[in-house]
Amino acid sequence: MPAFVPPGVIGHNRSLFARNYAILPPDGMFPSLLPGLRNAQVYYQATPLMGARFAQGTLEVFPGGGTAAPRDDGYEHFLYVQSGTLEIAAGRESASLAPGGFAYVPAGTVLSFVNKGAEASRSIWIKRRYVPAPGQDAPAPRFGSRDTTPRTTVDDSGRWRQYLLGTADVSMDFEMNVMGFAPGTHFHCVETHIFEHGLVMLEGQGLQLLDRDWHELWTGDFVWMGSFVPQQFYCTGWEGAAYLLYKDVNRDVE
Ligand code: UGY
Ligand code: MN
Repeated sequence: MPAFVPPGVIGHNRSLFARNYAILPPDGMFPSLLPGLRNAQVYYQATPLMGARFAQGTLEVFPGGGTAAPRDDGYEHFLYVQSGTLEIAAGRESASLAPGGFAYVPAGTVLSFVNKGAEASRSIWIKRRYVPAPGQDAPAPRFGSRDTTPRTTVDDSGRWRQYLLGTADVSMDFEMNVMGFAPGTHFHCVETHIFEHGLVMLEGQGLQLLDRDWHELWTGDFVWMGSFVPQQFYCTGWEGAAYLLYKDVNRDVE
C-alpha cells in the first residue's frame, strides 16, 4: 500500500529562488558528495552560482567521516555545529565541538575535521575568498561556543544578539551573529543595505520580509539575501525565535 498522501501535498512547495534572494526549506535540499570528504556530504544552499559572493551549506558527517586529508583550499571557513559532535583542526589548534560550538579557520590555514561520535553530526558551513584589509594582520583561527558568547540586548525591545566572531575587528571581512527575538518583536525599520546575508533559523518561527513579500520561516529554513534586498523579521508563535546570520562587513566597494 502506498503511504497516504493528502491531496495537494505533492505540489506544495515553500522553496523560492528570486533574482537576489532565496528561501530554501530543508525538505527540498539534495546532498553533494565531494572529493575532499569521506563519509560526509554537503547540502549547498548558497554559492556564486545563484549570485552570492560566498558559499553556505549544511555539512553532514557520519561516524568516522570527515575531511579525506588536511587541506588548505585557499578559502576562509566558518563551521557551527548544530547536532552531534565534530573535532575540528585549524593549523596546529583543534577543538572538539558540541552543538553551539563554532570554529573560524582563516584562509591559508590547513583545515581538517572528523566525527568521532556515534551519531551523524550536522553543521552550518560557510566558505569564501578572504579580502585582506590594507595595513591589517590577517585574522587568527578562533574557536568558541554560542553558550559562552555574551548576549547584547537591543534597547528594551525584547531583541538580543550574540556576535560569535566579534563586531569591531576590521581584519575580519564577515560577521556571524545570532539574532534573537522575543515573541511579537521585530526590527525598528525595514533594512536595505549593502551587506549580504545567509540566514539559518535556529529556533522558533517568524515572518520574513524580502523585497515586497512576506514569507513564513520555520526552524531549519535557510534564506539568502543579496545586497540591498529590503528585509524585516517579525517573531511569531509563542516561543522566541533566533537565527544565525552571515554578514559581509568592513570592506569598501570594489
Ligand atoms: O545586522 C543586520 O544586518 C540584521 N539586522 N539583518 C537581518 O537580521 N536581516
Ligand atoms: Mn540585515
